Amino acid sequence: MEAHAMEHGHGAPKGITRWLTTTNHKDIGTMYLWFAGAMFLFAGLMAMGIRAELFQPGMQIMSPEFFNQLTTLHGLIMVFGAIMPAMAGFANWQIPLMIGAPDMAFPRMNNWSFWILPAAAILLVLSMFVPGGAVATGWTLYPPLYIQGGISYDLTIFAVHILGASSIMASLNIITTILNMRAPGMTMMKMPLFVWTWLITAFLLIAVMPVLAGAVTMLLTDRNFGTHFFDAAGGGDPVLFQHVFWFFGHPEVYILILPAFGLVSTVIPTFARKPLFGYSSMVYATASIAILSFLVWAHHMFTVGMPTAGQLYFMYATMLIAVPTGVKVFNWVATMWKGSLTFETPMLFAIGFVSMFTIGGFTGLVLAMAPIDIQMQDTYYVVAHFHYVLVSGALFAIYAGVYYWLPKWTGHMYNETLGKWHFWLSMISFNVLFFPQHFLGMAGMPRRIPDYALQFTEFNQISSIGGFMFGASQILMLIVIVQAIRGGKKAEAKVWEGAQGLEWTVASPPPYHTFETAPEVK
Ligand code: CU1
Repeated sequence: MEAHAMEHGHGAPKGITRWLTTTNHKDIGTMYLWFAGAMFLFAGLMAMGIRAELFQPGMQIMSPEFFNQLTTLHGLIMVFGAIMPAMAGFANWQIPLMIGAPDMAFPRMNNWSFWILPAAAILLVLSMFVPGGAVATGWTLYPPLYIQGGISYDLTIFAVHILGASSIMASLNIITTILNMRAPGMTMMKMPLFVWTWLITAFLLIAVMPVLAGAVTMLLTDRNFGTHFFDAAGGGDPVLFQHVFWFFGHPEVYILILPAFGLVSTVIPTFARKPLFGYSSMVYATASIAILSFLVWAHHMFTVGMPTAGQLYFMYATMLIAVPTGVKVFNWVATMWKGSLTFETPMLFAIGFVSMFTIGGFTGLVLAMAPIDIQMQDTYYVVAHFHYVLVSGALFAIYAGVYYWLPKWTGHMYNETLGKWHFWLSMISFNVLFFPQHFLGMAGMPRRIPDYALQFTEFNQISSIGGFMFGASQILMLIVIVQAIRGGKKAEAKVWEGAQGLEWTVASPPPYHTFETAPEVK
């Protein structure tokens, strides 16, 4: 009855005010997901620009400077604007429901964590339109390029600070919610794996976001206040930046992928109609990956001139990560083994994740070997590797999660036929786009260069065609979402026969005008 009155919102804020002032975890989750979708589209268009320029050798449609600006913003926005906010959207929507909490621990801070994100996005977009254009270093912002760069460097540095503040606040909220607000009986080792992966991710974020903030603050003071941290002419060392950056950057990779592991671990048991195989080993593997992620950063720096002992250490430490990751892949396959499998769209994306992420993992193992990495450094092999991890890894897991919970979020079933088309077109075009880049890298094509030698033409053309197909296929996702919001077959409270999470059988207090499909109160 009380919930009913709230739903119809007498005196509830309306329109934009409602979204600006909301403290409801579902509203904030929805805003994170829409923001991530918009940023994905924006950074995706930049990728289309990059692939268009690389369709042929020679310069086609843009200046070399603009090409490098596109690679920078594509990377920064995909990492901080698309994948991370999408994962935060899932965290907000699902964690309270999965652990039986009424909302997040700090609802007002939750609102603030989201609403500073558009400010950061505006600063990044603005950086394209100031004299000199956006930062042209790539998302890693390596010195010494920053010294002659324009005001866009300062805008980018401030954007990174805001993004970091948002992530830290969201992480504090997630950790406090999980540790303090679980329903009676929901012990730590009974929590859904998605909750575990986000708990560990939140600790990673709190540990490394200040490190990134330190790195970019040193860039800022070098540029504006006469310090020489990274300026060799003043006694500094540009390699110092690489150390600090990758001490953040490698754990950041796991910040992007651990929640994806959690999503896949939610979807696979549902469609295999079996509990997750090896639950506790999944928890320990996730924690091990997180700890190891702090000990491997210099595998990004094998060519800076480090001693052999250092190369050996970072090589073996990196290869060690394959052990807990292998445990995870084994457990996903074992969950499917002899299960009663069906292949709805969320399951297709989850299986796509397991198979393609494993390829990305293996090429990671290849790159971990210092003698090979020294050959492959800054080639397209690296680009292929991390796109297997981040696109067919993190993005496919996000799609699995979106299709999985879309009926719960909107109250309507989505169009399964379109969903399956979206999966198969994405899966095929993704491989057409990125598989040839392994060959380009092995043949020596450098990354972040807008022109290339003639012998790289064919593989680049195949890659670009795959890229345009992949880009076009993502329009299907938007159509499916809009259709599900506008109507369609009404979703049951428990959409999937094999669904196991608490989120299908409990409800948190609804936001005004909630769409959530929640069980009836009898
Ligand atoms: Cu790394």
